[in-house]
Amino acid sequence: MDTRWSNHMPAQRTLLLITASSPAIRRVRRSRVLNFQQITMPYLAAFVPPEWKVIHIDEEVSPIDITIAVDLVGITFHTPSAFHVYDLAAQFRKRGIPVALGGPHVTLMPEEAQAHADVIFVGEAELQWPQFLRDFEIGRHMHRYCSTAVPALNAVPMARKELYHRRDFTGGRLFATRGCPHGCDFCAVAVMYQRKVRTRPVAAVASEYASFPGKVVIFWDDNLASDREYAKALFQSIAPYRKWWSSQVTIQAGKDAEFLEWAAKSGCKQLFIGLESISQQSMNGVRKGFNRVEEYVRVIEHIHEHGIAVQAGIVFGFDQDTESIFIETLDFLESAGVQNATFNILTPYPGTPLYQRLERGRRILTRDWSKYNGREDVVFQPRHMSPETLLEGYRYANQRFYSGTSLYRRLIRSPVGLWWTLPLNLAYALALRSARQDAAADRGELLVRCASRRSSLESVSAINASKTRSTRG
Ligand code: B12
Repeated sequence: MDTRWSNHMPAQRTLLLITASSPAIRRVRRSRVLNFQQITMPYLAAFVPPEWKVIHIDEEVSPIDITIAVDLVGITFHTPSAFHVYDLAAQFRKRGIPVALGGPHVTLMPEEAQAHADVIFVGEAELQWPQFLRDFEIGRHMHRYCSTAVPALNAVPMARKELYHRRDFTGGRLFATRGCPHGCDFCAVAVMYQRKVRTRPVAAVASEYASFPGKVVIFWDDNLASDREYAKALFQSIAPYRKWWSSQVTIQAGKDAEFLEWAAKSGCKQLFIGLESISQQSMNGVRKGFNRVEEYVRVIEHIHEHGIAVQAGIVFGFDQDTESIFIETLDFLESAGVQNATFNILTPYPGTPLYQRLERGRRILTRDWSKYNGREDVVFQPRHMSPETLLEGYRYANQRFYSGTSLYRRLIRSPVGLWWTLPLNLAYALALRSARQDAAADRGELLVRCASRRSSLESVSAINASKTRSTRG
């Protein structure tokens, strides 16, 4: 229990909520070009009693004024921003302002986070956050609130819209479900939410969906197809609003014709699917064997037949990946006519089974969390290539996929018009270009041309191609 703050409480309390994003991760993600709004803080604000004044600072939008007069600070953050957040927390705490921390990194690394905060939230906070605020008001709060049981989402409020500050591509964002039943080795969600899928009532989700003035809505769900019967009911109930939406699902959704029909009728324009790898062995190796590589083309076609674009999530660096993986993946994505792709370097987030496995094998190269960005740094020793080759292959994939030739090849066959696919592709291409310019300026080097990358990778690929083909299941 902590009673330090009770004597200084003014009549109206002010709570500062921070969506943290370190300068380094903002640079890596090019978020000034490509930006998506996070729900967490506007959502947590909806649980705060009305007598509190709530300020939300989103670091993607404005810097933090450390001298601001507030009674309590709450910060949410991902692993790459951890050190930055600990520094911010130290500055507030030096001024005597208590700091509460929560989010994925805190849930996965509670002992570390505890050393930098007055109070931490481990796991989901629908029950513990209001409890803490009540405890805080009477000056008797604990240092750690853990969600022992995953909360039901039957009666959760809508996020407070006036606290969204970003201008992103969307006109609205919300979540309908939480959790994913799968236990993929590299995914933090499986650890955070204990593989327990929960759903919000369809009517509540439909009413939040309808309340956004904008036309394009993102469902920030881990896997909107976790409960496909629920999803179909949801799609039927949002169809009348005639908005366009996008979300994340697993490949199973692409096999379910009824799911796709209702998704399309309700305005689905794009599905993000974690294809992860075109190597079946890599998928089996990280417990995502339900991704059957031989089904990818058919599933993508099936989704396209419903007029829905596919954004593929691709990861490089699995233990079964050899140097030929980059070119083979790009050949596949182009021939399958995938509209968009997000490439990631495999990153073992602390607390995941992948991290534990690599740690046991002494393959973790750094614990500098700021490098756990999945885009610019390789933080572990890959099995069949050097960290440099992995990085180079990742860059090659981005450059080739977002080149003019590839854009033309992929988008010309798109089931969704250019009005949807082109802006997103151009934003990714622009983000990449600015990344290359920054990197070149940082290194004081000339830009390495995509063509030379391709030729060096191609020569290695030729050597490895037959080997990879024979090892694929
Ligand atoms: C939407 C989303 C994004 C969006 C928006 C995030 C942002 N910062 O702007 C975008 C696309 C930009 C994004 C980017 C990234 N993301 Co992301 N993202 C998600 C996703 C799909 C949903 C998050 C969400 O909105 N959840 C809904 C809210 C309500 O839940 P929540 O945030 O977990 O909050 C609950 C609790 O955690 C708790 N809580 C959280 N914070 C706090 C703070 C306080 C004070 C309190 C009391 C409670 C509390 O209370 C909430 C209610 O229970 C998650 C998957 C997931 N389910 O978490 C991945 C996820 C969080 N992302 C992840 C990753 C890796 C990233 C990137 C690093 C990817 C990359 N390579 O660039 C970047 C980092 C961006 C950054 N600026 O730091 C990982 C996190 C791993 C980690 N250890 O940090 C996740 C878990 C995905 C995964 N499968 O592993 N992401």
